[in-house]
Amino acid sequence: MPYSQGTVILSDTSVTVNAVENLHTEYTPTAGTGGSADGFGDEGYRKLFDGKKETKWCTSSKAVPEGETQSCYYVDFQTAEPSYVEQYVLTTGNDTSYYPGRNPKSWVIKAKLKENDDWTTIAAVNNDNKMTTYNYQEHIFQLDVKEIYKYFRFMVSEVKSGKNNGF
Ligand SMILES: [Ca+2]
Repeated sequence: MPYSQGTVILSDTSVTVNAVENLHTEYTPTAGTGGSADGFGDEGYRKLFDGKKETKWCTSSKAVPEGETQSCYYVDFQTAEPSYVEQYVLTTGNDTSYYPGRNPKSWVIKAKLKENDDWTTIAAVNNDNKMTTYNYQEHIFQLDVKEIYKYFRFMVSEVKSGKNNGF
């Protein structure tokens, strides 16, 4: 089976987070905070993966993902095929300049190949100073990942200020 070269892209900030452009594969969000019930309005985590910068993930709800111990803003998603992940992109939201505190500050991305595998941390950012507070800005984070993965978990432990996320 051919493995696709994957680029994971998460777009829109206010953890308002948004996973945009689908360069190599398809993403399916499977769980997260800010679902239909606790996202602001229609701004649940699925908006991270709809390929549109105009829509965003915006939630103030933290939760403890399955198997974790810390409460966070998070989204679980999977790619259509196991992929090499080269980078990920966090794109700020439509109103990030108005709510700059909603940018993520510290986050982790975990990955695994098979559903029952243990998670491997593939990205960890503490006290980020890369993300800008302009609207609709893509921020590319390069990864050095040698393995293929299919399942991903994006966990934001902290936003810049306040309690609301806006990607
Ligand atoms: Ca979107």
